[in-house]
Amino acid sequence: MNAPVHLLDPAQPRHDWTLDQVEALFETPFTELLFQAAAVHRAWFDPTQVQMSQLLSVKTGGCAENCGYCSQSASFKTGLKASKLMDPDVVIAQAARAKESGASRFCMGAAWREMKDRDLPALARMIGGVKSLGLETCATLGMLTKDQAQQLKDAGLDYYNHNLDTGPDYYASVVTTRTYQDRLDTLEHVRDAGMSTCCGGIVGMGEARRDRAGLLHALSTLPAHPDSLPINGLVPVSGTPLGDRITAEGTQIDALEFVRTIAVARLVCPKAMVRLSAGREQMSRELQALCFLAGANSIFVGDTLLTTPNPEMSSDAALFADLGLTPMPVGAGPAAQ
Ligand code: SAM
Ligand code: DTB
Ligand code: SF4
Repeated sequence: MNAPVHLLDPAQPRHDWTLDQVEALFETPFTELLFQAAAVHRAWFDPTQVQMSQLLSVKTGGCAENCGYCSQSASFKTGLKASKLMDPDVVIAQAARAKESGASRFCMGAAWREMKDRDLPALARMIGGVKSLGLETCATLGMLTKDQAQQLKDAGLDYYNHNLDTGPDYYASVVTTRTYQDRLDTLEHVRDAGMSTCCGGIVGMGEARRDRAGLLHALSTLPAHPDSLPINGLVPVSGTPLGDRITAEGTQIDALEFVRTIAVARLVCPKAMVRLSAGREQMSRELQALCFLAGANSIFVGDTLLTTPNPEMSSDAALFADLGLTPMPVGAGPAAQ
């Protein structure tokens, strides 16, 4: 009998990873892990290209969920001012500026537990307007029904972001107003509507390595791997349960463990755009360079994420120049093999 294809070629995507195997990847000697991840990265992508997405919070604060990391939950006093859904024309104007600054994808985020049908007309105008600028469109609006996913697809939405955030065993320590299965259900609706998925998580929330492995195991065993896989470093927000705990304890996650998480994400989802997401503001240039070596090939650009700071465009431009990195063109993806 022939050997399974993945034993011959570690760059081939697999959906049969076990949790123990994913955890074993984390335990690989650091330089060996990076070497393997860098090789898999090169099998599918030009390693000098980095996809650039820009975020905009189109509806801020007042959210009914209690995600322990989030500045926007109505359950915590973070001092954030809640606002209504933005005017589509204002959003489209901001997207045009993002395109001028080099972003290829524009991601609209709303602090909602779930999308409401009454907001569909405004959302459809926003999405259509952003798409007509020649940008890839992405939205993150909370839970979706099957019909809503289809309506967003019909409006021109390319990507839907919906994170699993952490491993299944740690999930209830972070949020209690929804379940892991709720997240998986929305992801299924997004896939069924034919949209690309953007799904990843956060590290540095006090989880164990086994939980980080659990997150990447969950992602790598989905019926389809995420097209984009954001790895966020927790941005501690004062007033949130996690922000206050982290601030009191000092450090969040060891930098090398963060790089390991990026490398394992690259290995278990070889064709995904692995995004070095939130947390870059707190990272050194050297740490970011290691993340790119470990297989990260996407970032958020612009000086604000949703509600928290991100590096200035000018410092990212200097970093790209020093590392010899260039923006990935709109629509580029993994190579056909
Ligand atoms: N309400 C929608 C939802 O939760 O899916 C969309 C917006 S929500 C802010 C998008 C993602 O941002 C979360 O799933 C989480 O992974 C990430 N995020 C939120 N606050 C963060 C923080 N303080 N640090 C790092 N990542 C964060
Ligand atoms: C993702 O994984 N990270 C982005 C995006 N998807 C929506 C959001 C990061 C938010 C960081 C905290 C804030 O700015 O509020
Ligand atoms: Fe709401 Fe999303 Fe923040 Fe959770 S992460 S509180 S769902 S905005």
